[in-house]
Amino acid sequence: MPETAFKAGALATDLLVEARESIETLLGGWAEHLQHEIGGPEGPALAYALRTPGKRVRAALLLGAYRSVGGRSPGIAGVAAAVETVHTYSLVHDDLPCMDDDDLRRGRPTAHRAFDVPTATRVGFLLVPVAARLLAVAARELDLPATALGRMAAELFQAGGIEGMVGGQWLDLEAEGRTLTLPELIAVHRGKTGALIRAACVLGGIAGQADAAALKALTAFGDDIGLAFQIADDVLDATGTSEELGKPAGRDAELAKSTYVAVLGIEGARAEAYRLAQSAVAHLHRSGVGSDSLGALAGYIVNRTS
Ligand code: GRG
Repeated sequence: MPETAFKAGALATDLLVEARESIETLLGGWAEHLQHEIGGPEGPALAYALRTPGKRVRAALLLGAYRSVGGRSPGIAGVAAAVETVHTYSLVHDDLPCMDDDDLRRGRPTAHRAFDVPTATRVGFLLVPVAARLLAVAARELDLPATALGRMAAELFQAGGIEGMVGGQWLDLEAEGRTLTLPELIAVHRGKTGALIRAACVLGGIAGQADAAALKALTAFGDDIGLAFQIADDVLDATGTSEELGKPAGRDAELAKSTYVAVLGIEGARAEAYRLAQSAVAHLHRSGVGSDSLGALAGYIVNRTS
């Protein structure tokens, strides 16, 4: 499907730039503060992890979802930063020698290469309560009722746990060297990557006080676009360069991982990612959640080169 089918381009770029700027300013401030609060070797290592520049796709999706239901406060950046911090913890741990054993992330040495394995391991764990604090502070800033904070926390940490990211990663590690069926692969991808992306969309909706129908549409959008994101990641791992990706390319083949590319081939995997992106946008249209920005981000997610 051509990129233009999603009104991609400027709208997605604008939201990604805004997300990147607001998240990095906010997390930079927290990094400065936490570095001193924590001290020891973990302080600078935690600041290093918080300051690594990511694409901030989850933050952009969250901002898009928030605005699609009428949210307007700049305080939403704190909620997006909480999601990005859970994501950062997962990257720090994913890169460890006991997991994917990578040296490069976001174009910089991985946390355990810049520091050491015990420090990076502790930093990963330390980032989880930082995410909880960010969320609580943001909910206060947004003047949200306690029930909204409770729902956001439940959604975020359930997505980060055994029913989502941890569970998916677990299955992924167990499956190394084994060929997964497509349903098994979908469970891995929806868990390790999709769950947090879906949570970003849902948290945006909750923070914007979406009604039940809009929240259902954002959840379905997040489900489809989360899976599409990981399929696009599989394609990029097979087709991109390490310079483009900011991490070593071709690791899935080296680690004998089951991926969409292994199961469907590059073109088959691309087609499935596009199909899911279209389906994601259709959920929004059907429920009357108008968001050109979310549509544009869906296009970006399946057409990206990094
Ligand atoms: C204890 C089994 C166990 C797990 C711990 C480590 C972990 C939890 C989960 C790993 C989840 C993970 C890293 C999934 C891959 C997600 C993914 C596609 C990451 C890349 O996301 P991008 O491209 O990265 O958005 P940037 O750098 O742009 O933020």
